[in-house]
Amino acid sequence: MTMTEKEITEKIEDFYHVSQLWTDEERDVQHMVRQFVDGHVKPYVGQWWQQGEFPVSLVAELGHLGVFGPNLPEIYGGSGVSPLVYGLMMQELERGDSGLRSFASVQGALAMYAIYRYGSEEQRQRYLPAMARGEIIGCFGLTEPDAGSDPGSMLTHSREEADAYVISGTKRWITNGHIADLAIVWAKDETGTVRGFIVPATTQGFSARPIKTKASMRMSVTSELYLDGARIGKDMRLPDAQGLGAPLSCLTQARYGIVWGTVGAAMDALTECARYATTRTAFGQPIASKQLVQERLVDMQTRLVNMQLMARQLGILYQSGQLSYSQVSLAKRHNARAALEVARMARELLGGNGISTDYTAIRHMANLETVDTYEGTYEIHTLIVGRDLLGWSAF
Ligand code: TGC
Ligand code: FAD
Repeated sequence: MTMTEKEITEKIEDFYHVSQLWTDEERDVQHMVRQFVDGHVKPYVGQWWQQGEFPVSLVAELGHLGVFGPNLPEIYGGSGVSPLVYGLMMQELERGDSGLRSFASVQGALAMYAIYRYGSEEQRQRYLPAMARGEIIGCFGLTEPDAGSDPGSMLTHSREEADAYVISGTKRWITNGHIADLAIVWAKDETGTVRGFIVPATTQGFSARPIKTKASMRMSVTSELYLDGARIGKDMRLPDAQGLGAPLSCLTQARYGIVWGTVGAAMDALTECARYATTRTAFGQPIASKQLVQERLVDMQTRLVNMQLMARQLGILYQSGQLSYSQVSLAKRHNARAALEVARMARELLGGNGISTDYTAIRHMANLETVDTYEGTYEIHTLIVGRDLLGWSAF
């Protein structure tokens, strides 16, 4: 029985027929984003990644495609799509590259969501529609050089003056940082309460510098933000953000997108190496005919199906208003790690070719090391779920 490459790809991508459950809208959106990624990203992504370059020229087109804050209401530039449609968009972006999905996550689920959920009506109208179109780029500054897993220990602080807030501190590992027009900066006020601020990149005392030493997420912009008495108007504080729960609730939105995005990365790595296995010969036959190779592919397929089912059920919980943040943690922990394992196995099956960015596996693998760490490490999500299951905090 010989199968075409197309048949193999379709079988692997939807082994449990998850797509049969999709509505027409979900199917259409998935197709639209996939076509964009196949045409505008995949042919160039290896080169961008090698060169450490983010294709800023794609941002307006991505805005047009509707991937920035698509689940926000139309009056703010979103299209009010369901969590499942939003998830499928993230899946297709990350099929291209984790850095592409990351751009959309930070723009939509972190920066835009923070303004939508905690901003004033005036702030929402001023920023959100332009951010949805990609005309204003945002970043989200929570992590600091000495406060990552434990953001409650942040040192960045704000001081209220008669006509301004004055912010000082350093934020590290900030996606989109030095290309952003505005930063959502989290800082403690005089009482030690975490507050959120919109800091335009043109603010005096604000600067951003690239982190250039990355061996992962090379297509994504990552930066350090410096706030040295950065002075912003009183209208730039997010009025409803009070306490650490505010930034953490934004993380829940982005983590949900990662659960879906990682499905796309795993799908891309797995389908490519399965096709490769049918054409690459060793000892006189395609390696696909070898038992150990088949076992490896079945292990990868099992992970992919688990990831898809988890993402789907999480979307249903979200849609029905039952979603808890520890459910999101369980799925982020599982899917980021499973995708990383799939990409590593794909890399191995490609042999020497597996270390080249002519193939996708090594790029996905290196990216997924970051995905496994950011938005809460594997260990932190273990402890979030453990606390919810047992009632004991083990941080
Ligand atoms: P804790 O006492 O647990 O929580 C403080 C308050 O916040 C509430 N809460 C959440 N609410 C919504 N969503 C969540 N995920 C929440 N987690 C906690 C919680 O109920 C509580 O509310 P209240 O009303 O009782 O005050 O706070 P803690 O200091 O013990 O910390 C808990 C911990 C460790 C889980 C948290 O700090 C954490 O999640 N750490 C990981 C940090 C992290 O994920 N950073 C990500 C930075 S952004 C990023 O990486 C972007 S990457 C780019 C991309 O997304 O593509
Ligand atoms: P640490 O907190 O120092 O952790 C080090 C190790 O200790 C980890 O393995 C961790 O799991 C473990 N550990 C910590 N506490 C415990 C514990 N209690 N028990 C057991 N183990 C523990 N942040 C933003 O705010 N905005 C962004 O846009 C952003 N983008 C990023 C982009 C990239 C490419 C990267 C790499 C990171 C980004 N981050 C961003 C930061 C990211 O969220 C943090 O790196 C992450 O939360 C981990 O924090 P840390 O690096 O300080 O590690």
